[in-house]
Amino acid sequence: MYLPNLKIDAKDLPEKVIVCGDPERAKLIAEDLDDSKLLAQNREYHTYAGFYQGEYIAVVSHGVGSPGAAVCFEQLIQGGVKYLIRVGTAGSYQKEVKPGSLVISTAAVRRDGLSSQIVPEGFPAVADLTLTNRLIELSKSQSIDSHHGITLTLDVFYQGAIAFPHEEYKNAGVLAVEMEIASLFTIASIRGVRAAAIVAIDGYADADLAEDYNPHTDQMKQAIEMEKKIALEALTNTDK
Ligand code: R1X
Repeated sequence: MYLPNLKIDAKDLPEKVIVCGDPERAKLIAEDLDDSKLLAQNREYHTYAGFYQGEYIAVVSHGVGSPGAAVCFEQLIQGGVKYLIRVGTAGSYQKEVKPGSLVISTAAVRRDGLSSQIVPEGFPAVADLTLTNRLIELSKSQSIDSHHGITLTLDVFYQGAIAFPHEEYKNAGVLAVEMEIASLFTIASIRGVRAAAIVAIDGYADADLAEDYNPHTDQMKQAIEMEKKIALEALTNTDK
């Protein structure tokens, strides 16, 4: 089966895939694979495949935002992928969730548009328990500040005429906000595959985006290195 947006053949895909927004991050993660190959590059979708501790896995970038990411998730699943871990970035909603720390999403609030068009209102966006527990255990064993709990998925990056819903979700104890996890968890649930997500915190979500947003610091590089290693370990050697 040919996957038209990813521009790859399903026969080249493993069952286990790391997904991330940024094509450069996909390249960085693929550097940790043995015999890593770039399978295809089309639009924001860059696909690498190689071996991690002897297991064949792939790393695929999905771009920013749920609709484009959903095209990637759906085609991967059509191509036979059974396990997906998103290795992403997010803004913090809680003081103790500091920039440079990691958040493992146990569930996502569905404030995206994509998932509302594929499942009914009230349908939960939840992570796979087994993969998520592996991410939590592995992150605890590392010397990095990590948290797990509910994240929020929005479609909006720059506020428009309507105020961001930051306050209500902060008060509800949501840990962080990003733009793709709810669609990943919803699609994985309805297609019967396993998905989990780990994100590196690049700042406080209610900081002034125009002035304060900088996801390219040394602190972020370190956090991304850690989440990449945790995700690769969690994805491989799983019981089927
Ligand atoms: O999920 C969010 C989006 O993909 C996090 O970072 C990106 C925006 O910079």
